[in-house]
Amino acid sequence: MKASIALFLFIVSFTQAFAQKPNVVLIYADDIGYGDLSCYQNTHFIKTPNCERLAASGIRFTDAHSTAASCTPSRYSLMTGEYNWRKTGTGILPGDAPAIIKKGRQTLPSVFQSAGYKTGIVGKWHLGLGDENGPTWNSTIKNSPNDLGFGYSFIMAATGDRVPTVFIENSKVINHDPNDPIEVNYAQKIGSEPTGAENPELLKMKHHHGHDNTIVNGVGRIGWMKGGKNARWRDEDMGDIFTQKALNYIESNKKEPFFLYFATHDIHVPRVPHERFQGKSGMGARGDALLQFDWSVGEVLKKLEELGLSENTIVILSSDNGSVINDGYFDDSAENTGFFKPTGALRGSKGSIFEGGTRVPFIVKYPKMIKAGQTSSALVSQIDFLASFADFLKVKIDKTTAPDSQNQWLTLMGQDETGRKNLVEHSNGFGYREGNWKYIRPNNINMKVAPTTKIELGYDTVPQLFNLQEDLSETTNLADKYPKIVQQMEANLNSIINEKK
Ligand code: NG6
Ligand code: CA
Repeated sequence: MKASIALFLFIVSFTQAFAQKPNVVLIYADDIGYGDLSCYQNTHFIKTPNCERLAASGIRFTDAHSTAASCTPSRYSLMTGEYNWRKTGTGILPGDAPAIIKKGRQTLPSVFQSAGYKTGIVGKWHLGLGDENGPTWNSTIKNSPNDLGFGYSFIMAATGDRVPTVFIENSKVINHDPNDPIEVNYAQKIGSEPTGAENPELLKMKHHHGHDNTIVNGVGRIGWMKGGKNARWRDEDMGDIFTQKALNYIESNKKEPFFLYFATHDIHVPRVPHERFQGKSGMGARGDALLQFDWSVGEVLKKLEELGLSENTIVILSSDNGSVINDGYFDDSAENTGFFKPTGALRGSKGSIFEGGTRVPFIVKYPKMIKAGQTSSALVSQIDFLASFADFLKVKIDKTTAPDSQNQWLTLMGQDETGRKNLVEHSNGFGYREGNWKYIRPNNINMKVAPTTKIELGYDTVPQLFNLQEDLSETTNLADKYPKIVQQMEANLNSIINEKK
């Protein structure tokens, strides 16, 4: 009886919620690990009070995943609902890569557009731009987010450490000067500007590995660029600019249902937060960037409150992959991290097939439907946003292009404690989850630890099997003890990989 009343009330609230379509703000952090936020495991170190406030007013997932252990593949799956490994060319892209999502394809933002929403992206894109020749920096850029479901876009093409170091608004480079055209090259040096390799004395932050090409704002980048002097960003201002653009977007769409994808640059390298955050965490640049990220989250929450939109807005916070401490620059993070574990109790981090690669913070707030202060151990993935929102908004899903996205709406709303029955995890190899079992497919990648980042990658030539309930840190390989489970997990993984989609 009680259950049926609960179900009835849930249906009533569901109907009411649908009557007034909720706004959706997806805050997508870069490289924030499972233990980074103080509402996860980091209780003695850096405080992230705004993220804490968000978690306290919604639901916090403890077994939630990005689709892959790095940026481009995770974002590809987030946008399309297709596992990245089904499509070649979805690895980490250079800044001049052609668009990898074809115009006309259903995407997460186009689902919202089909339901009558205004849609906007602010922040990091990293899914390529332009036709097969790549982006045209000096004229309108084809296949930009504006062609893929976003009505408004203010982005950087790839990452903060890759050229060109310019912002692009609605398919055009901001502050572009036709007399100073932009050129970008990832194969060889162009122009006569100093590079990190040739002029290390000009760097305010030395490179550790890679990142020794054109110097912009005292930081060596990946790739060479020339021109566009007026258009170049100052890294210190990036957090402020992205946040302000996100707030403007909310403000100007307050009367419409809107979907805002706010993809912060924090806390990716180069970590050059605004001067007001520098030195404030006591844990080096990485910690300072985390404070800046938390500030951005706070500004968004404050704006929604000011405009009276808090009740009717779904706010989601997550990250595109696990943490990394040294990702290419000597930025004093490694020396100052001390006992702090950005990945909490998990093994591995960014780039790893252990849980630390893809298990990330994941918070959903929706006061109309989600009871505040909940924690859920359901298995969830960012790949499911597309189908879940499509179902909620009564938009038809294109199963041919979004084959892997599942409707997990009830899980996201805290009504289903189980979530996915299985999940494929991906880095360069495959991980596979069913309940508390974690299987890592053997492969011949002969590298236990990444030579650059020193992250444990998790690859082995033999099968690995872990029981995450008893062994969250993946220390004891049970494959020899449970050969039948290994066999079954391999068969199930294999059938997902080979499904005719
Ligand atoms: C790697 C970069 C790293 C970072 C990463 C992308 C080197 C040696 N390393 O290739 O610094 O930029 O790509 O990170 O260049 S991600 O979060 O966008 O996937
Ligand atoms: Ca990332």
